[in-house]
Amino acid sequence: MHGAVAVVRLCRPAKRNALNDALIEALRDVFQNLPPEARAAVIHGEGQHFCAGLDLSELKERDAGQGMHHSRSWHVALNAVEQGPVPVVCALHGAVVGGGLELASASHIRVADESAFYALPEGTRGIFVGGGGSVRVPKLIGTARMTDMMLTGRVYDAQEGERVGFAQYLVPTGTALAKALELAQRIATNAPLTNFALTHALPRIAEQPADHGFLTEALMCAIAQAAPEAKARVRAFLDGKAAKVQKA
Ligand code: 1HE
Repeated sequence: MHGAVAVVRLCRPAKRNALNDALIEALRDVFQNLPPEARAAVIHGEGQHFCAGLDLSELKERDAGQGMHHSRSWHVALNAVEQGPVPVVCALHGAVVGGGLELASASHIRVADESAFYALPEGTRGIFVGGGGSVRVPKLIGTARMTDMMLTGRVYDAQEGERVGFAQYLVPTGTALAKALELAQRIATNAPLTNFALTHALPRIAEQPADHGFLTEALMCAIAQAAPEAKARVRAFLDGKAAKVQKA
């Protein structure tokens, strides 16, 4: 813990943080059991790369049925990241490829440094995404770009990655973790119900028909503003005790 921020580090640098079953289970367990004092989380990778994706040495041992269950186990783990109790910021550097990109896509904010590069080598390895990538990656960059990446093995560098929507922040090499921590610490000071609305309600509203979305929004809005914390924050502004919005 860094204050109210849980910092989760992928620690298999010798294998470029390739995600084997043990690491996927550990991710699931960490995000299903975050300490109650956690208000935000950061994921980052040790060594030269964020994550090399699926541990390919385990792939060759699976038949079709086992492969399906394996994919479902990734869904559980990455859903625990995306739909857990707190917003998650991913700090990206070096390879963000295959399952590593799927993991990054399950977080809520991605901060990349200039060394980051993005690819989905599943296409060229004769396989397919299995960690939720076909659902989440098109929401970031669009179906056409993902199709191109998988059909042609296209690699996006850090600049292009920020432009097309993989990362919301692009920072100098070596500073992604510091920036992610700074953002997570800021997020941790938000009212918890606001953070819940943004991580649980907004993604669902975005997928609802507009008429349903307006109703869900109204319900979430009413619940959030009824919380004592919201009333105290609005009162602080009206009393001149809260920060104004500053020009960027
Ligand atoms: C691995 C893996 C891995 C590295 N599984 N062992 N992912 C990929 O297809 C990406 C494969 N990896 C790479 O392209 C490169 O390793 C990197 C660009 C990420 C890094 O390159 P580099 O030069 O820094 O490292 P390296 O020398 O290639 O790898 C160091 C060691 O890590 C080496 O093992 P060693 O025992 O020879 O030292 C590599 O074999 C090992 N390693 N990546 C297993 N991925 C839920 S479905 C998701 C489907 C996918 O993710 S498919 C995409 C898989």
